[in-house]
Amino acid sequence: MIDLRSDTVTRPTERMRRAMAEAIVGDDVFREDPTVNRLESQAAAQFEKPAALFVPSGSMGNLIAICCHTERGQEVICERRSHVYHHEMASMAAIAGALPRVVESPDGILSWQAIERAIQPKLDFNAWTGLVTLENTSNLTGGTIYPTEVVRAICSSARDRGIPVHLDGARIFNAAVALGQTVADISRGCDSVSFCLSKGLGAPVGSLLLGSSEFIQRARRVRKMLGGGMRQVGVLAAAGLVALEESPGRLHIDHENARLLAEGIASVRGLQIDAAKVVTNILIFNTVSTDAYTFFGRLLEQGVMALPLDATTVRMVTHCDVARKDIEVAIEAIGKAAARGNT
Ligand code: TLP
Repeated sequence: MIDLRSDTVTRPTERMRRAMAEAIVGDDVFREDPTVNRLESQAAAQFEKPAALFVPSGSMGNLIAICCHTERGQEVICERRSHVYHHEMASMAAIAGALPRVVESPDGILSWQAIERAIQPKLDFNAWTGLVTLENTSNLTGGTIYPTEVVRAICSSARDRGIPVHLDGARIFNAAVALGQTVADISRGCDSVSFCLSKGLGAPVGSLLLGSSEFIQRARRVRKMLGGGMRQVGVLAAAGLVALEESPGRLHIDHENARLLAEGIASVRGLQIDAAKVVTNILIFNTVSTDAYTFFGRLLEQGVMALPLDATTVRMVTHCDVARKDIEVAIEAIGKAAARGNT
């Protein structure tokens, strides 16, 4: 199987498995796991933020951030296709008590102008704006990237209005590699950042939440409240440390593979994609007249897995467990599946 459903499907490398087996561990709820402590301080240093917290998932990292930044009954400004709005089980409403204020922006990239229009006036009969969330790269718009000056402008204008900014940086390393900038540079000014070890970086489990020391102290309590306090979790942090060290340097390969795949798809009759817009590891294409679920079934028969998003849209994601030769095989399979149409 060539599994292009997500970059979450990767298996840990040999080095990760060895590091996991040899990890020195302790009870992390007592803050006594030296491997977790090392991962948190390394991530904080890399992002140039005062503190970091290891959390089980990206979803939990985002939810903790929303809980810490907002009061119940406040609004959270987010893009229409953002993960916090679409794919987190409505947790910001169900658990944090926040109301998403959805804004649509080209390619999923919010601007300060669009955000400013969505900020609620502080009247006694409406919900006030408690937080702005950004997503870099933006998953459901095809791995698009925030220009760093846009992030800076949003953060400084939001600060002037007293509104914090949380960055869902599940794939921030992909953005950094594509921009040729550091993760610290592209997230500077954001009050909090979450990023995933378990996506492009290839670790089996885990994300980090970063911010000020006071923010992380509160985040630690909210993590426990959500049942996310973990014990001898250095076995997972050990894989995360290897991921941080070995993976960013190879992400450009995933980006090249995604572009190659997009160019292949662009040349298939009946499929539509703007290959020039594929700049990281995610590509979303239109199956035009073929039903995307039928197309997915045809592809599966040939050993290629993709993720249908709706009746005419399919997502593919490249990662460390697919090589260039797999992409070539996938392009051939895609051509055959498209040629069969709905039959
Ligand atoms: N995204 C997953 C699915 O949930 C869609 C994927 O396959 O892409 N932020 C962003 C931008 C994400 O893409 C994801 C996962 C998360 C947060 C949540 O991470 P996890 O799965 O660790 O909770």
